[in-house]
Amino acid sequence: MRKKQARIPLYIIASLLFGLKTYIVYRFMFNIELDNRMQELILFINPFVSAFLIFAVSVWFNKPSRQMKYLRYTAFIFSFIVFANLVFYRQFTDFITLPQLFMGSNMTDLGSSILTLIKPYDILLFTDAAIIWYLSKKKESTLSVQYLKRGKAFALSMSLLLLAGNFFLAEMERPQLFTRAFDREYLVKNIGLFNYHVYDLVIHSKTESQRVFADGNEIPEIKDYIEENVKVTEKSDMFGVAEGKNVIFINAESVQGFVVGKEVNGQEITPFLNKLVEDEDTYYFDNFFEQTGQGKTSDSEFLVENSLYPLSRGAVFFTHGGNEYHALPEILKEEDYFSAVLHANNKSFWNRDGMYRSLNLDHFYSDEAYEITDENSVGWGLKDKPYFEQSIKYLQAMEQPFYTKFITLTNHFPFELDEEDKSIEPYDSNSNTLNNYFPTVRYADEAMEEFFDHLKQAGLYEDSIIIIMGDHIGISANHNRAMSMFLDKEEITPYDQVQLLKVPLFIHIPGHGKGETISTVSGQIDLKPTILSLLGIEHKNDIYFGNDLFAKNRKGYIALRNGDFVSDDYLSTAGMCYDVHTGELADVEEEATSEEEATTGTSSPCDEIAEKVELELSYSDNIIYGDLFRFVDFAEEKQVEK
Ligand code: GP9
Ligand code: MN
Repeated sequence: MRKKQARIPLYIIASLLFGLKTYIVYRFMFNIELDNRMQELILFINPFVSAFLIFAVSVWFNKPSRQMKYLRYTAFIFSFIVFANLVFYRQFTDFITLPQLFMGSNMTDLGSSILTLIKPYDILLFTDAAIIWYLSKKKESTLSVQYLKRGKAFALSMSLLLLAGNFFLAEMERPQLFTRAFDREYLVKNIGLFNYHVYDLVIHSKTESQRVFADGNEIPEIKDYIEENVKVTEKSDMFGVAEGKNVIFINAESVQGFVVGKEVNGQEITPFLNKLVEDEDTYYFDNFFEQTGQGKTSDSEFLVENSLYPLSRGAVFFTHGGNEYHALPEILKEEDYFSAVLHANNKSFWNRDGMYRSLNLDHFYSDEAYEITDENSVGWGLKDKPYFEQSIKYLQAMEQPFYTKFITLTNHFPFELDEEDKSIEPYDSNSNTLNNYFPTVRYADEAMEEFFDHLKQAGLYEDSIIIIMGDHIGISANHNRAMSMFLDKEEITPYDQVQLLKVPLFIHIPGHGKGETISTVSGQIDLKPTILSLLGIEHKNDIYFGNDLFAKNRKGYIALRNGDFVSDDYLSTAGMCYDVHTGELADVEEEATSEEEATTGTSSPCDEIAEKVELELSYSDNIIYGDLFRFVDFAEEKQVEK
């Protein structure tokens, strides 16, 4: 009889070897940014968790030879996945996604240069697979185990436990990782390459199936709705005032409306923006709402470029970055505009690179276009002042007219700022977030002022219009106590919470002289039609949900992504209908007029708009989920129109 010895099953050995290899690749071959110890820890753990998940499956094969075969082949296949991602990464600084693999032109680009991307030492990536292969052949008898129920249960529960532990840590490090932070680097960093691929596969099949079943027959209904309920019937007086001018759009990170005109510790928070409010060349919209969902900055970009709503779950930039759109860059290209986004962050963040291709953007100046050092960075990266300064050379070299978007970064949660950049002192409350918000807003304000000066010096100012928009709120409801103290209110009610979604919007037209403050209810959905109208571009058959901000007969309400809305008269949130001017609950109409109301006995003055809001949001969702614009030939329709 053979001596009974303690045997380590091959799947455990394989998990350790493969886990270690993957960790080395993550750490030293991909350029993954690690900001703190926790991230280091997660990055170290997740390769082993994934490896265990993969190899522990072998316990379900009863025959030792099958077990061994499974381990051999999976070790090679998964090593190949790591290798393929590495080669792809060397070219694109990004991880492979399924849409890219199947239909992107990325892969064809890669095709020609693939040999230059493979290094001789890449063969080492298969070391573990080779060892596993060897052991599985030579040591089958010692390393294979006849698993009893207990062994199987152990492997399965261990797999699930490790996975749950990994996800828990990841969620702690990056809350709402799966729904909010759709950056591929974040996903890989937190849950590993393989779980990321599974996630990508799930998202991809879900969106693909919705796309597959769509046939575009809903388009006429949507168009009718828009004709009747959305589009303004008359051109505004501002139509064409900026014809042929450059458009410089500043997406001001987390700048919220409540700071404009306010002071902290006796100091103005936004002296430059305050000056703009009074400026005769500037229109200031003080009743302008952000309408973003979980996609935050990217959602605000989506709203501006398309005048469609972002999605209620996830970031549309990520989930539907490959759709057909009919966005500003595409329309402006027909008018010989050159379009670019300048943003000093990783190009795959929010899948910007993917979405920008779909929007037909001509060029994206991402972090690679900037000189970023420890000295000129804080928090999320390059500080706004050097960012604007370094951007000017690109603007100067750009073909005119251009449509450019600048996205600032310094005023991003958690609002870090170097001492030397602090012009005002933090606030003093129980919320450090709110306290530190003011100095970073002030920094952004100064950076924008400097940018205006750069534009003047570069001779670009006169021929441009400059739009500044806050992308979304910076201070969430978690800081309501501190916020109510700052606003000198007893509490922040649901009504106030919606009012806090206001972000500033400035439209600055050098030499115009007729600027004023406009207080009609408006939102990010309105920018596309507004910009087109200012530039004197008409596109009667375009499909969108906003209105020209300067038009007289606007639709009169702004839908928020969660179905809440603000109208000229009412504000609807959390199932309540308020008088928008007083903040008091609006009177419930006693007399029931419809069947449904007859059963509940009441109807609210908000009902009529609420219905429209719901319909509008669902039309917009259907356009995105079904990728319906692939059934519309906007160019042809424009021809017919002429
Ligand atoms: C990142 C920047 C911030 O590039 O746009 O994104 P956010 O977290 O505000 O959506
Ligand atoms: Mn943002």
